[in-house]
Amino acid sequence: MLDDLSAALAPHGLAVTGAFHPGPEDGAPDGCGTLCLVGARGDAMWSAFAASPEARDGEADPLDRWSRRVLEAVATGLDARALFPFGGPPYAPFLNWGQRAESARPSPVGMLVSPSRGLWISWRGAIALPGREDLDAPDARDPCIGCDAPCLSACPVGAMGAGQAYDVPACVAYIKAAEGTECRDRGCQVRRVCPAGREAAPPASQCAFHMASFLARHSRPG
Ligand code: B12
Repeated sequence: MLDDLSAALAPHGLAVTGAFHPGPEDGAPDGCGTLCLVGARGDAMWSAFAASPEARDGEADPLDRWSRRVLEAVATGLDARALFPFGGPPYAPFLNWGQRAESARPSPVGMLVSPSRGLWISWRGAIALPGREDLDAPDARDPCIGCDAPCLSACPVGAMGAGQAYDVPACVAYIKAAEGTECRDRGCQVRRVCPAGREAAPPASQCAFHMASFLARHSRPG
């Protein structure tokens, strides 16, 4: 079933980034035997999304709407259920699932970090399979061991740092201002500086898209 899932995701530039067998405390849907997290497969997701109707229809939240359409179709074909990190509150506990399913752990700045994707780790959704699939053990390396933690000083306005909550207003104010071009066009400097994820950095156009939608969300009235 996992092979079928990977095959169904591949044409959309998506892949299973990790999976686990949820217990009652994990907040997975009833009857779920294996919960599979889904994320981008290299740059392929961005090309697939860019060619979709959602990318061009001018309506709000195109990437979320594309993720929902694609993953719901994949889930239906496998008698499974699709779940999404967006659309709340309440929000599905993706940060907990990430730590169970793959080697994602809190970084010095609070965001999750993984050995293969660094701070670029993020998900487009999850697929709840009914059966209990055989799973490989996740990569147990901690990418922060032996690292000088450049993430701690990379934000020009200190919106993320050691033992502090993410200062969203400071981040938004800087990105909006003229000085924020670097973050706006190439993506969050904290995420970019992480040595673990350099090769996993999304294309600049994708980083700019995320920053633009982040800003739009924080500029809506109310
Ligand atoms: C709300 C939310 C936000 C809010 C945070 C509000 C706040 N802190 O005050 C905003 C909109 C600011 C945000 C921003 C980002 N987020 Co966010 N966010 C979420 C979301 C949808 C829900 C979290 C939530 O409220 N949970 C419920 C509460 C009760 O649980 P909680 O553990 O207390 O939740 C807190 C953390 O999730 C934290 N948080 C959320 N995002 C981020 C980002 C950073 C940098 C930090 C330090 C903390 C943080 O803020 C929440 C409220 O305090 C989750 C998806 C999910 N389902 O979890 C993604 C999620 C946590 N975010 C994610 C990401 C990637 C980001 C961004 C880095 C990129 C982006 N999506 O544009 C940006 C940051 C901007 C940048 N510098 O690039 C990823 C996780 C990445 C990781 N490596 O850990 C998630 C899982 C989404 C996904 N698709 O995978 N986010």
